[in-house]
Amino acid sequence: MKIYMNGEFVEREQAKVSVFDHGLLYGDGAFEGIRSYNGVVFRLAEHIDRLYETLHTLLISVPLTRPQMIKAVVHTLQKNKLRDAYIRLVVTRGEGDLGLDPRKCYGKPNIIIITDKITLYPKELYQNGMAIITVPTIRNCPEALNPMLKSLNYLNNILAKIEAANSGFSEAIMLDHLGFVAECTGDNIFIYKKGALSTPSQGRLKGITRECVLDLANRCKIKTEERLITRHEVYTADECFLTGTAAELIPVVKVDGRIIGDGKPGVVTLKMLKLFQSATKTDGVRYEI
Ligand code: PXG
Repeated sequence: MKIYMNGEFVEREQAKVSVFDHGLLYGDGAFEGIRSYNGVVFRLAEHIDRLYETLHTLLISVPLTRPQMIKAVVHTLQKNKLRDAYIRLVVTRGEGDLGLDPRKCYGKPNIIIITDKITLYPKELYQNGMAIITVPTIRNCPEALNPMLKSLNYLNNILAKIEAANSGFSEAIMLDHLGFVAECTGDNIFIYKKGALSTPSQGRLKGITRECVLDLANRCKIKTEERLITRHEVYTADECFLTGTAAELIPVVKVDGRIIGDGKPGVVTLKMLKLFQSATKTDGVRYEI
Protein backbone atom coordinates (compact mmCIF):
# COMPACT_ATOMS: atom_id res chain seq x y z
CA MET A 1 0.00 0.00 0.00
CA LYS A 2 1.35 3.38 -1.03
CA ILE A 3 0.28 6.36 1.01
CA TYR A 4 0.56 9.95 -0.16
CA MET A 5 2.31 12.14 2.38
CA ASN A 6 3.09 15.72 1.47
CA GLY A 7 3.82 15.03 -2.17
CA GLU A 8 5.61 11.72 -1.72
CA PHE A 9 4.49 8.13 -1.71
CA VAL A 10 5.52 6.03 1.26
CA GLU A 11 4.78 2.52 2.43
CA ARG A 12 2.20 2.04 5.18
CA GLU A 13 4.92 1.35 7.80
CA GLN A 14 6.67 4.63 6.97
CA ALA A 15 3.49 6.71 6.89
CA LYS A 16 3.85 8.43 10.25
CA VAL A 17 3.30 11.85 11.78
CA SER A 18 5.00 13.46 14.75
CA VAL A 19 3.54 13.24 18.28
CA PHE A 20 3.67 17.06 18.13
CA ASP A 21 1.23 17.15 15.21
CA HIS A 22 -1.79 19.21 16.25
CA GLY A 23 -4.06 16.81 14.43
CA LEU A 24 -3.07 14.24 17.05
CA LEU A 25 -2.81 16.63 19.99
CA TYR A 26 -6.08 18.51 19.40
CA GLY A 27 -7.96 17.04 16.45
CA ASP A 28 -6.84 20.20 14.66
CA GLY A 29 -7.40 19.48 11.00
CA ALA A 30 -9.90 18.38 8.38
CA PHE A 31 -10.73 15.24 6.46
CA GLU A 32 -12.78 13.80 3.64
CA GLY A 33 -14.09 10.29 3.01
CA ILE A 34 -14.38 9.80 -0.76
CA ARG A 35 -15.19 6.84 -2.96
CA SER A 36 -14.25 5.73 -6.43
CA TYR A 37 -16.42 3.47 -8.57
CA ASN A 38 -14.91 1.61 -11.49
CA GLY A 39 -12.37 4.32 -12.24
CA VAL A 40 -14.59 7.33 -11.44
CA VAL A 41 -14.01 9.31 -8.24
CA PHE A 42 -17.53 10.24 -7.23
CA ARG A 43 -18.04 14.02 -7.02
CA LEU A 44 -14.36 14.55 -6.29
CA ALA A 45 -14.47 18.29 -7.03
CA GLU A 46 -17.31 18.69 -4.50
CA HIS A 47 -15.35 16.79 -1.83
CA ILE A 48 -12.30 18.97 -2.46
CA ASP A 49 -14.45 22.13 -2.27
CA ARG A 50 -15.85 21.00 1.09
CA LEU A 51 -12.35 20.22 2.36
CA TYR A 52 -11.06 23.66 1.33
CA GLU A 53 -14.08 25.32 2.97
CA THR A 54 -13.32 23.54 6.25
CA LEU A 55 -9.63 24.51 5.95
CA HIS A 56 -10.60 28.11 5.18
CA THR A 57 -12.56 28.39 8.42
CA LEU A 58 -9.82 26.62 10.39
CA LEU A 59 -7.25 29.03 8.88
CA ILE A 60 -5.10 26.18 7.65
CA SER A 61 -3.52 26.95 4.30
CA VAL A 62 -2.21 24.17 2.14
CA PRO A 63 0.42 24.61 -0.58
CA LEU A 64 -1.79 22.82 -3.13
CA THR A 65 -4.45 24.36 -5.34
CA ARG A 66 -7.75 22.51 -5.65
CA PRO A 67 -6.83 21.06 -9.07
CA GLN A 68 -3.49 19.91 -7.63
CA MET A 69 -5.30 18.23 -4.72
CA ILE A 70 -7.61 16.48 -7.20
CA LYS A 71 -4.52 15.28 -9.10
CA ALA A 72 -2.94 14.02 -5.87
CA VAL A 73 -6.03 11.91 -5.10
CA VAL A 74 -6.11 10.44 -8.60
CA HIS A 75 -2.37 9.81 -8.56
CA THR A 76 -2.68 7.90 -5.25
CA LEU A 77 -5.40 5.68 -6.72
CA GLN A 78 -3.25 5.02 -9.76
CA LYS A 79 -0.19 4.16 -7.64
CA ASN A 80 -2.29 1.66 -5.73
CA LYS A 81 -3.99 0.35 -8.87
CA LEU A 82 -7.43 0.81 -7.35
CA ARG A 83 -10.50 1.27 -9.52
CA ASP A 84 -12.98 0.83 -6.65
CA ALA A 85 -11.75 2.43 -3.48
CA TYR A 86 -12.39 4.26 -0.27
CA ILE A 87 -10.22 7.37 -0.10
CA ARG A 88 -9.36 9.08 3.15
CA LEU A 89 -7.91 12.54 2.68
CA VAL A 90 -6.56 14.10 5.88
CA VAL A 91 -5.05 17.53 6.43
CA THR A 92 -3.65 18.32 9.87
CA ARG A 93 -2.35 21.69 11.02
CA GLY A 94 1.04 20.03 11.33
CA GLU A 95 3.64 20.20 14.06
CA GLY A 96 3.72 22.80 16.79
CA ASP A 97 4.51 23.09 20.46
CA LEU A 98 2.32 21.64 23.21
CA GLY A 99 0.10 24.72 23.41
CA LEU A 100 -3.22 25.20 21.64
CA ASP A 101 -2.12 28.29 19.74
CA PRO A 102 -2.05 27.51 16.02
CA ARG A 103 0.20 30.54 15.43
CA LYS A 104 2.95 28.62 17.18
CA CYS A 105 2.68 25.77 14.69
CA TYR A 106 5.30 25.73 11.97
CA GLY A 107 2.85 26.41 9.13
CA LYS A 108 3.52 23.08 7.46
CA PRO A 109 0.25 21.16 7.39
CA ASN A 110 0.43 17.42 6.82
CA ILE A 111 -1.47 16.26 3.76
CA ILE A 112 -2.19 12.54 3.78
CA ILE A 113 -4.12 10.45 1.27
CA ILE A 114 -4.89 6.83 2.10
CA THR A 115 -6.65 4.64 -0.44
CA ASP A 116 -7.99 1.22 0.34
CA LYS A 117 -10.61 -1.28 -0.66
CA ILE A 118 -13.99 -0.34 0.65
CA THR A 119 -15.85 -2.25 3.37
CA LEU A 120 -19.58 -2.16 2.87
CA TYR A 121 -22.61 -2.71 5.04
CA PRO A 122 -23.97 -6.27 4.76
CA LYS A 123 -26.38 -6.85 1.84
CA GLU A 124 -29.24 -7.88 4.18
CA LEU A 125 -29.39 -4.33 5.53
CA TYR A 126 -30.24 -3.01 2.07
CA GLN A 127 -32.86 -5.72 1.55
CA ASN A 128 -34.46 -5.61 5.01
CA GLY A 129 -33.61 -2.10 6.17
CA MET A 130 -31.97 -0.99 9.34
CA ALA A 131 -33.21 -0.26 12.86
CA ILE A 132 -31.71 2.79 14.55
CA ILE A 133 -32.19 4.74 17.76
CA THR A 134 -31.86 8.31 18.96
CA VAL A 135 -28.96 8.74 21.36
CA PRO A 136 -28.45 11.31 24.17
CA THR A 137 -25.31 12.93 22.74
CA ILE A 138 -26.35 15.78 20.46
CA ARG A 139 -24.57 17.13 17.41
CA ASN A 140 -22.44 20.16 18.18
CA CYS A 141 -24.28 23.44 18.14
CA PRO A 142 -23.17 25.72 15.29
CA GLU A 143 -21.76 28.36 17.62
CA ALA A 144 -19.45 25.76 19.19
CA LEU A 145 -18.12 23.55 16.40
CA ASN A 146 -20.28 23.94 13.32
CA PRO A 147 -21.35 20.52 12.00
CA MET A 148 -20.72 21.87 8.48
CA LEU A 149 -17.01 21.51 9.23
CA LYS A 150 -15.62 18.09 8.51
CA SER A 151 -12.92 18.51 11.12
CA LEU A 152 -10.75 15.86 12.72
CA ASN A 153 -12.66 16.48 15.93
CA TYR A 154 -15.39 13.85 15.77
CA LEU A 155 -15.68 13.06 19.45
CA ASN A 156 -19.34 13.89 19.84
CA ASN A 157 -20.18 11.56 16.96
CA ILE A 158 -17.93 8.89 18.45
CA LEU A 159 -19.73 9.19 21.79
CA ALA A 160 -23.03 8.81 19.94
CA LYS A 161 -21.67 5.76 18.13
CA ILE A 162 -20.68 4.22 21.48
CA GLU A 163 -24.17 4.86 22.86
CA ALA A 164 -25.71 3.21 19.79
CA ALA A 165 -23.36 0.22 20.02
CA ASN A 166 -24.04 -0.18 23.76
CA SER A 167 -27.71 -0.57 22.91
CA GLY A 168 -27.01 -2.98 20.04
CA PHE A 169 -27.48 -0.57 17.09
CA SER A 170 -24.99 0.31 14.39
CA GLU A 171 -26.29 3.83 13.58
CA ALA A 172 -28.01 6.48 15.63
CA ILE A 173 -29.94 9.70 15.16
CA MET A 174 -28.29 12.71 16.74
CA LEU A 175 -30.48 15.70 17.53
CA ASP A 176 -29.32 19.29 17.28
CA HIS A 177 -29.06 21.62 20.27
CA LEU A 178 -32.72 22.60 19.84
CA GLY A 179 -33.97 19.02 19.82
CA PHE A 180 -34.59 18.71 16.08
CA VAL A 181 -33.27 15.75 14.10
CA ALA A 182 -29.81 16.66 12.76
CA GLU A 183 -28.24 13.58 11.20
CA CYS A 184 -26.67 10.25 12.13
CA THR A 185 -23.11 9.68 13.36
CA GLY A 186 -21.70 9.30 9.84
CA ASP A 187 -24.72 9.68 7.57
CA ASN A 188 -27.40 12.22 6.68
CA ILE A 189 -31.06 11.37 7.14
CA PHE A 190 -34.07 11.68 4.84
CA ILE A 191 -37.76 11.05 5.34
CA TYR A 192 -40.43 10.65 2.69
CA LYS A 193 -44.10 11.39 3.32
CA LYS A 194 -47.02 12.18 1.05
CA GLY A 195 -44.96 12.94 -2.04
CA ALA A 196 -42.22 14.99 -0.37
CA LEU A 197 -38.66 14.05 0.43
CA SER A 198 -37.35 15.99 3.43
CA THR A 199 -33.97 16.31 5.08
CA PRO A 200 -32.75 18.51 7.93
CA SER A 201 -31.77 22.03 6.93
CA GLN A 202 -29.40 22.68 9.81
CA GLY A 203 -27.17 21.14 12.43
CA ARG A 204 -25.73 18.64 10.01
CA LEU A 205 -22.89 18.09 7.56
CA LYS A 206 -23.67 19.02 3.98
CA GLY A 207 -23.15 15.47 2.78
CA ILE A 208 -22.05 14.92 -0.80
CA THR A 209 -24.40 11.94 -1.09
CA ARG A 210 -27.23 14.07 0.37
CA GLU A 211 -26.66 16.76 -2.24
CA CYS A 212 -26.66 14.17 -5.02
CA VAL A 213 -29.92 12.61 -3.76
CA LEU A 214 -31.56 16.07 -3.65
CA ASP A 215 -30.37 16.74 -7.23
CA LEU A 216 -31.68 13.37 -8.45
CA ALA A 217 -35.04 13.83 -6.71
CA ASN A 218 -35.45 17.31 -8.21
CA ARG A 219 -34.58 15.95 -11.62
CA CYS A 220 -37.34 13.35 -11.44
CA LYS A 221 -39.83 15.88 -10.05
CA ILE A 222 -40.03 14.52 -6.52
CA LYS A 223 -40.71 17.44 -4.23
CA THR A 224 -37.78 18.10 -1.87
CA GLU A 225 -37.63 20.10 1.34
CA GLU A 226 -34.74 21.13 3.55
CA ARG A 227 -36.30 22.05 6.87
CA LEU A 228 -36.51 21.39 10.60
CA ILE A 229 -37.61 17.81 11.29
CA THR A 230 -38.83 16.39 14.59
CA ARG A 231 -38.53 12.80 15.82
CA HIS A 232 -42.33 12.53 15.64
CA GLU A 233 -42.13 13.23 11.91
CA VAL A 234 -39.52 10.52 11.50
CA TYR A 235 -41.66 7.99 13.42
CA THR A 236 -44.70 8.77 11.30
CA ALA A 237 -42.95 9.01 7.92
CA ASP A 238 -43.85 6.66 5.06
CA GLU A 239 -40.16 6.01 4.41
CA CYS A 240 -36.79 6.83 5.89
CA PHE A 241 -33.24 6.35 4.66
CA LEU A 242 -29.68 7.43 5.43
CA THR A 243 -27.07 8.71 2.98
CA GLY A 244 -23.30 8.65 3.14
CA THR A 245 -20.23 7.89 1.07
CA ALA A 246 -19.81 4.39 2.48
CA ALA A 247 -23.50 3.51 2.92
CA GLU A 248 -24.77 5.14 -0.31
CA LEU A 249 -28.51 5.00 0.59
CA ILE A 250 -29.54 2.66 3.34
CA PRO A 251 -33.22 2.08 4.18
CA VAL A 252 -34.36 2.60 7.78
CA VAL A 253 -37.38 0.59 8.89
CA LYS A 254 -37.47 1.16 12.64
CA VAL A 255 -36.58 4.19 14.77
CA ASP A 256 -36.67 4.09 18.59
CA GLY A 257 -38.90 1.00 18.41
CA ARG A 258 -41.39 2.66 16.01
CA ILE A 259 -41.94 0.89 12.70
CA ILE A 260 -41.56 3.23 9.73
CA GLY A 261 -44.23 2.87 7.03
CA ASP A 262 -44.89 -0.82 6.44
CA GLY A 263 -41.58 -1.87 8.00
CA LYS A 264 -39.91 -2.58 4.66
CA PRO A 265 -37.55 -0.49 2.51
CA GLY A 266 -39.80 2.00 0.70
CA VAL A 267 -40.44 2.37 -3.03
CA VAL A 268 -38.98 5.88 -3.21
CA THR A 269 -35.95 4.83 -1.15
CA LEU A 270 -35.20 2.00 -3.56
CA LYS A 271 -35.80 4.23 -6.56
CA MET A 272 -33.38 6.84 -5.19
CA LEU A 273 -30.80 4.13 -4.44
CA LYS A 274 -31.01 2.92 -8.04
CA LEU A 275 -30.69 6.44 -9.43
CA PHE A 276 -27.78 7.12 -7.09
CA GLN A 277 -25.97 3.96 -8.16
CA SER A 278 -26.30 4.91 -11.80
CA ALA A 279 -25.01 8.44 -11.02
CA THR A 280 -21.85 6.93 -9.53
CA LYS A 281 -20.92 5.59 -12.97
CA THR A 282 -20.45 9.05 -14.47
CA ASP A 283 -20.73 11.80 -11.86
CA GLY A 284 -17.11 12.46 -11.01
CA VAL A 285 -13.50 12.48 -12.13
CA ARG A 286 -12.58 9.62 -14.45
CA TYR A 287 -9.08 8.13 -14.32
CA GLU A 288 -7.10 5.37 -15.99
CA ILE A 289 -4.79 2.94 -14.24
N1 PXG B 1 -22.84 13.26 8.37
C1 PXG B 1 -21.67 13.10 9.00
C2 PXG B 1 -21.53 13.57 10.39
C3 PXG B 1 -20.60 12.49 8.34
O1 PXG B 1 -19.43 12.36 8.96
C4 PXG B 1 -22.02 12.23 6.40
C5 PXG B 1 -23.03 12.85 7.10
C6 PXG B 1 -22.26 11.83 4.98
O2 PXG B 1 -21.56 12.71 4.13
P1 PXG B 1 -21.09 12.24 2.68
O3 PXG B 1 -20.37 13.42 2.15
O4 PXG B 1 -20.22 11.04 2.88
O5 PXG B 1 -22.31 11.92 1.91
C7 PXG B 1 -20.79 12.02 7.02
C8 PXG B 1 -19.68 11.31 6.30
C9 PXG B 1 -16.79 6.34 7.36
C10 PXG B 1 -16.95 7.73 7.79
O6 PXG B 1 -15.63 5.89 7.32
C11 PXG B 1 -17.86 8.55 7.19
C12 PXG B 1 -17.98 9.84 7.60
C13 PXG B 1 -17.21 10.27 8.63
C14 PXG B 1 -16.34 9.44 9.23
C15 PXG B 1 -16.17 8.16 8.81
O7 PXG B 1 -17.80 5.70 7.07
N2 PXG B 1 -18.83 10.69 7.08
